[in-house]
Amino acid sequence: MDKPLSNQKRNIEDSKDRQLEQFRVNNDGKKLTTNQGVRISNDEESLKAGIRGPTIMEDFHLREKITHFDHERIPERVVHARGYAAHGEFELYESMEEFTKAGFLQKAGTKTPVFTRFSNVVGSLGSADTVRDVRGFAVKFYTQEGNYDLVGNNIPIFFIQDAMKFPDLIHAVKPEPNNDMPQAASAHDTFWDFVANNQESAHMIMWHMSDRTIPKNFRMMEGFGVHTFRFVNAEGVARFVKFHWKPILGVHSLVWDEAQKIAGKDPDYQRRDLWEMIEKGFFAEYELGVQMIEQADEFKFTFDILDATKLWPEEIVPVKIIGKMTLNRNVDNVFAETEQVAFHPGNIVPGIDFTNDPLLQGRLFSYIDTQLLRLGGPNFTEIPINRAVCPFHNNQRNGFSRQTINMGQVSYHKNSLANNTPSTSTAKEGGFVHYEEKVEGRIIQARSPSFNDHFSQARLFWNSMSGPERQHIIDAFTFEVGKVNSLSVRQQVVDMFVHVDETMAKIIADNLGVNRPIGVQSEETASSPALSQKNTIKVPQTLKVAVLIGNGFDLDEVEAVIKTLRRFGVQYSIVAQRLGVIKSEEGHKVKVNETFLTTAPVLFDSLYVVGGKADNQAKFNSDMTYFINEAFKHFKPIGFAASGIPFFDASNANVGPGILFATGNPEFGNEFVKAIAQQRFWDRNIY
Ligand code: HDE
Repeated sequence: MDKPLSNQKRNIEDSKDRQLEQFRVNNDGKKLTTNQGVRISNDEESLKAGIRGPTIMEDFHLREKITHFDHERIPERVVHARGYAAHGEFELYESMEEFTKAGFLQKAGTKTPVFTRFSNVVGSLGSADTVRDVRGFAVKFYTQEGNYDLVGNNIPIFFIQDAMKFPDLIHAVKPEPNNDMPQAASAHDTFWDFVANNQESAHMIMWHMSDRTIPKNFRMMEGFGVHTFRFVNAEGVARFVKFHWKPILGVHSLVWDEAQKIAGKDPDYQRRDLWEMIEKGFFAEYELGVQMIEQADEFKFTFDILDATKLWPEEIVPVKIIGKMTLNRNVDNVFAETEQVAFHPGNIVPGIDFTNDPLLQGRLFSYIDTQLLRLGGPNFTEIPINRAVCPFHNNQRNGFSRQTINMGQVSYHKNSLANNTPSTSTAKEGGFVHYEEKVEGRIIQARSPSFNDHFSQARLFWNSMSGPERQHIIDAFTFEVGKVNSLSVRQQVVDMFVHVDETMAKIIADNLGVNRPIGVQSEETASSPALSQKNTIKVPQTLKVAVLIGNGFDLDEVEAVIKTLRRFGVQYSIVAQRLGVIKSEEGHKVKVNETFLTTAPVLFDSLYVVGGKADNQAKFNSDMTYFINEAFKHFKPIGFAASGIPFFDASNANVGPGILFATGNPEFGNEFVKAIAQQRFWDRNIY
């Protein structure tokens, strides 16, 4: 076993980390060898007959090196290809014994190692992070009873109701096959043609057009199991359950113009955020919540609880918070861990079970099937990141790249030669016993009529949105369907969404140059305040401020503000014309972190405008104005030091919400932090 690269990162309490340690290899200070262990004397030149002559076949090092390189790629995931992951732990707040016998949910304080991968659904592996897309939120719990995977999304519902339609949905949203465009975008004809001709997507599309699909980062978005699962307790009593992850820092989003620009300025924006914040010790934290419905109440709702296009409004079925996940350790190797991790909604443990949700049932087939291809055969469960931390024994054998050396003659059940081992376990001994659900019916290829209402919850979502959120939905429709070439598809879309809201559909129709729709909107009057981001948690921790600064600043003033930012965990970066140092009026030097060229206003949550002098004052002034104008346009808080006032005057920013001045304001630091926590000031006139 090699010495770990960073002792600090290792956690010997964590059974998964301990297990992974056996597989870590550290090349530091080692001799270069072939994979067979032969020491290598030359890694620069291939073996040749004569110094300028032909290469010799017997150069085994060259052959091995190039062959391995040729085979470095594996197929990317057919969906959720672009993703990023981290290790962590889940700690239970209170025993859930009454509801489930799952071992990791029995005793308050129990800690379970987890590995969580966030992803974009549509884009390929190398696409940009901040595109408009649903985010995957997949958590692998390494429990003592086996791996439990909660493979969810950041949206509580889905586009379709039946697994049969998944390939169609994905074919429609992926780049169009004739020209392979557009990458990682739903704003094109085939997607919207699918939507208009598959109206079960209505509710999901409302979420897709909302700010939820442009999350600020992975640390500030919710996660949902989407499907209805079952909790089963030791007495065999079952309840329906839905899972929620609630971020401690609240749910926050980018604005669309910002998201598009970040895709160019820093395509790794969201993965960088997760990586950097974990490295700095600002761990990503989410509480786990469950909504439970008694089996007897299955039919008491206006929606079918097996329909994945429906949510259970929190105001009707409260979310019980049961524990917290903390992501506190970055991976050592993205390919070995993040790329090779194999999630599967079918990985469950005793105490958790499935329901007849037809979307879930199809997923139970799909994940292993895709992993067999992606990871090259049935032994992917032996890859370190996928291994259970509890013992595992069975009679499965062989296959590509088998690692385990199974001892003995016997590989079948039942047997007498090995005393009939490995042996099965009773439920009491922890054996998984499938929930005995009574089923009756005719074999039929059809959809339950209780799945037919596609618009009530789509309207519930609309009813729950604040003014700015509604405007963003209209803008998103206008952008997305505005990219559709087919006039007929554009018309079909507005004709569909009139059933959600008449006014909304008419505005969109006008924007798209099609006829105003004439349908009738859903009669749903309810709203669910929990769905609006307006009501989310707002704290300053980990938000990022650019300190825009030149030479000749007032050291006391700037230092006092920075101290206040630090006190609240606000991140800041000194942005100036050049790298190196800038000097205060008194000649005090401050290190510059980034320049106007290497960073961009869209990469920050707020600006602290100090201003000052620069060699090329005209360029400095123009860069400053650009930063201020962008931040103002994106509704961000901007604080101006006394020396920053001339830059305010030169910009498009107006006095108003979220624009703060230090001059004559002893409370500036605290007020600035409050404004940073607020993040956006929507009632700002940006035009
Ligand atoms: Fe997936 N999905 N999915 N999905 N899904 C995959 O499995 C599939 C669905 C989700 O970080 C694939 O290993 C079908 C809903 C996440 O590695 C594949 C259906 C939800 C991830 C697959 C669905 C998800 C995947 C591709 C409809 C939210 C990434 C690679 C029946 C609850 C996991 C892979 C990771 C990945 C199939 C619908 C979430 C092809 C057939 C609903 C987060 O097996």
